[in-house]
Amino acid sequence: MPALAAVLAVGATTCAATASQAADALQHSALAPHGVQAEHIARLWHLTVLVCGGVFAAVLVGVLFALMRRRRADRATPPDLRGNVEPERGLRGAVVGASVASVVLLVALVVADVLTDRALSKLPVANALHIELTGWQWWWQARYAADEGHPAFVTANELHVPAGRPIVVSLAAGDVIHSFWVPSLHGKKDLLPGIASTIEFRADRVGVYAGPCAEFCGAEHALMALRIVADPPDRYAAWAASQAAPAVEPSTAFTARGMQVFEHSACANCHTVRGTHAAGLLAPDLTHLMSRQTLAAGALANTAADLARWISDPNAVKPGTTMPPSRLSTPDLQALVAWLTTLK
Ligand code: HEC
Ligand SMILES: [Cu+2]
Repeated sequence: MPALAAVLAVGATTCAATASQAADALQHSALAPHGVQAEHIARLWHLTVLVCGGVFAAVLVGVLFALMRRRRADRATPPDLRGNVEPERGLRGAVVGASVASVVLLVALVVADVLTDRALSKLPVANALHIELTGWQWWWQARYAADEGHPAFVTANELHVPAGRPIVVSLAAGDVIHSFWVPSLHGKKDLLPGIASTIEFRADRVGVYAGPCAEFCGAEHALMALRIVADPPDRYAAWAASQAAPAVEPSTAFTARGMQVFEHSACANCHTVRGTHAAGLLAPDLTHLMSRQTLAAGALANTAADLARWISDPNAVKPGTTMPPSRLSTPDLQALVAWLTTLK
């Protein structure tokens, strides 16, 4: 029962998080493709369902037909054993016909499969945007290559991409296996430590796409959500330019104190905030923390209250996370949170 309560509680927080962003409904369905590759995959799926459904229906009809033709005898009727000694008429034709049909349909599915695979690898990527994505326990680190006038930058858990432009994502697993899966845009690609892989996709429509980790990677696997926001090109360019910029400077004494708390406590060992002394490389880059819709890879909504909750006791939100609880005084915590919420 406590386990059930915990599951319900987690469900409730996730719902609250998604409800507060209802404006951008999360797309998460391989059957509602929003990219050219997801379309190829959906088409293959529909063909497969059609063929398998047709075969299933044909088998049912055959069984019904057999049942109707040879009604069950009662106890008094002697068993009909003719089939044991003389070949059944018409049987051979039916078996050969069904076998040929099966082979033809299976070959057709294999051909469709190979053609889909080819189509998937044919995305033109000449002017692609390049992103290095690393899976950690339990968050995603994204390193955007320098592009169209802005330098390279690092962010976490929420990728923005320009709609209509191909994206090449180099995948790396930091500490354990993960799987990249944004079903509205493409199929799955696993991340294995020590093995480099890439996935190429294109979001053809503006939207917010959910990418849950699809390979069990430990305790918080279910709270390792990736989000891909496909923006119109000009909105994307503005986002990229602001991500590449250093953090805003504190504008009040209170937020300046918050920044000092951050720089002089353990936070700075793990986190980077560009433009401050904090340059840790073990955790999400917080330079533009408030530009993200959620905290800790979808675990919480990104609000001041949830920030304070997370910083005070991350393990209560995501048991097993490597971020330690902080032992800050209440005024320090308040100043810290006030400063963090300025990091737009
Ligand atoms: C030992 C390294 C470590 C220390 C010290 C640490 N963190 Fe973290 N922090 C992490 C990791 C790892 C994550 C990612 C956790 C996850 O999402 O599973 C994280 C996540 C976060 C997030 C959410 C980021 C996002 O993109 O959603 C915030 C905010 C944050 N930390 C703030 C702080 C503050 C403030 C301090 C200091 C009081 C601090 N952290 C200290 C490792 C650390
Ligand atoms: Cu996982």
